[in-house]
Amino acid sequence: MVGLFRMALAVLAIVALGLQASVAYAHSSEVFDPAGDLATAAPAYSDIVHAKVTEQVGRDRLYFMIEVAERIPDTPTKADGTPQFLAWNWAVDAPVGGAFDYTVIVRYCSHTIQGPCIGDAWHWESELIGPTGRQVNAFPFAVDGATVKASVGLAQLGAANLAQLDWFTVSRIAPGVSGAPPVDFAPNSGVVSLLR
Ligand SMILES: [Ca+2]
Ligand SMILES: [Ca+2]
Repeated sequence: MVGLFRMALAVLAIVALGLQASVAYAHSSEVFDPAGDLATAAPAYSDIVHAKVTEQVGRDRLYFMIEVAERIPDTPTKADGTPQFLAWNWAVDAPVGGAFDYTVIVRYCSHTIQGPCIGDAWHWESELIGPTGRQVNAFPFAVDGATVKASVGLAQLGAANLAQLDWFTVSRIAPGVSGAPPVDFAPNSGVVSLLR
């Protein structure tokens, strides 16, 4: 009898732990992606290995993170010495309509090769594209070692009252307007869901 009671307690403890874990992860979502799965020859620092979106409870913001296979240079440069365009995108969707409504972008760019990029000198900037338009440097970001980070307000994503957001990430070594496809996707297909 005592043995059964102990077993029941143990089962209860496991169930309780499981509940705690599900609560702790309710506001975080992530995907791990293989290294070495670039679609074309591209720098290892464009190779996504881990992406994560976390709700910063109490701050009404989402923290976006992409980790790549190699440290990202401060001034990315091609083998021929010219600047290397780079962009990481989080495509974000509220699963109520058909399309992905928002794109959160961190990039190394120049207006000389990408129209929306502000300034001819090569530099890092962020951009938020939404249903009503696009805005450069609409949110803070950082490129830190092998990690790209961004912090975007829930209201900026029209998501303050949504129970779920779906997302996926891509990396680019040429602007989308060039017609070149992304060099990496994470996840490789489908989406990651952030349950709030
Ligand atoms: Ca990858
Ligand atoms: Ca991939």
